[in-house]
Amino acid sequence: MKRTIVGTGLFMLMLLVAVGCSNNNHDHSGMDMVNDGSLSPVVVDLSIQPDPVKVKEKVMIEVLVTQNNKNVTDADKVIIEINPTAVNGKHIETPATHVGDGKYVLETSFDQADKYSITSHVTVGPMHTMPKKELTVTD
Ligand SMILES: [Cu+2]
Repeated sequence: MKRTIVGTGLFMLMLLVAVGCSNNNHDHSGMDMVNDGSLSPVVVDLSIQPDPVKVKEKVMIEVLVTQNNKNVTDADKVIIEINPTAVNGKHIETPATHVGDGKYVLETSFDQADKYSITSHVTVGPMHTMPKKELTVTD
């Protein structure tokens, strides 16, 4: 009985997380109450190398996606959102490419020194998680 309540609370929390996403076109059609393991939390490890990075230098944005301690090799969506601090900076949303073992990568570079907020929007079935990190780009 207690377990059911906890499960429902967790589901509601995930629902809130999904609704709180800035991206409005998420597909919620897969949200049913059948728990076949697909409702286990999706764990996303976002890493950026190097940080800080210089203008025009290559930077690797890596997203490792796991669920039930298993690598997720078929995530529905892994989108990298890059938000500059500067008002004239470029806001970008680009899909990351799966390179194997649940690792999704976006290689990019920056034209303008700034502090950027990097968000990885990861969708696996009905689950959505979106960790965020800051990246400093220097001249
Ligand atoms: Cu999101």
